[in-house]
Amino acid sequence: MSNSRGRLILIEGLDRTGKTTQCTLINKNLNFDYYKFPNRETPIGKIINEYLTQNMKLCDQSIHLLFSSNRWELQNEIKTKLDAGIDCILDRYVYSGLAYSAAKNIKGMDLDWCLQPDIGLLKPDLTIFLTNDSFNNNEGFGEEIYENTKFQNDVKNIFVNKIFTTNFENVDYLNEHFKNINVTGLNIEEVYKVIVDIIDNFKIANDEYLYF
Ligand code: NYM
Ligand code: MG
Repeated sequence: MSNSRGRLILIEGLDRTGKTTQCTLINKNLNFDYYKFPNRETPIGKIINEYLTQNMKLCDQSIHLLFSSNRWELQNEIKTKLDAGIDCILDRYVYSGLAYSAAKNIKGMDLDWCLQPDIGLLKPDLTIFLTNDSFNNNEGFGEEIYENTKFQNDVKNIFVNKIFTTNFENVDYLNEHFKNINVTGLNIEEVYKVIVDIIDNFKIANDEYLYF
């Protein structure tokens, strides 16, 4: 039996692991609609961009809520596409929101607090997590807030040891809806091949949506 709704697939990961490159290829070659978060074009996204480019200061709780709000802004559009049978690829989403905010280690902003504003958002049918063994500080790195090696290591630790574990995410989701790819030493084409293979073989069980 084939499904009538589109698949919602997320590429998550650290900065500079090639998420945007891969999503662009998937959008072009596999006919997925592409949603990148943060979307810096919306009214809220413009404020987020000011924060990331260090032109505006915001308190940690406020920027966290704006990132979530930015996902909510696009939710109806994504749901409409999926309902119409269109596959959608996400470039970062809720897990980035959790990992970058929790890595700040602010009292009261634990993972449970961070997740609250995202409760009720569509959950990806499949999350593909790109990791690397080390950060190469390639061109452009260091211009935005969060782009420093110490912080990236803290974010990685939260992703790997806190979020994508059965202490936080449920075991069925991790078994059936989650794939880890270590991209260390792989070029763009090699990573793309692995991803296409995963996507081609991934079918949703039924038309029910998953939600956070
Ligand atoms: N980021 C992204 C967050 O801190 N919270 C979020 O909810 C999302 C979606 O924004 N360093 C951070 C991670 C990145 C930064 O993302 C900008 P990108 O993919 O470099 O444009
Ligand atoms: Mg970036």
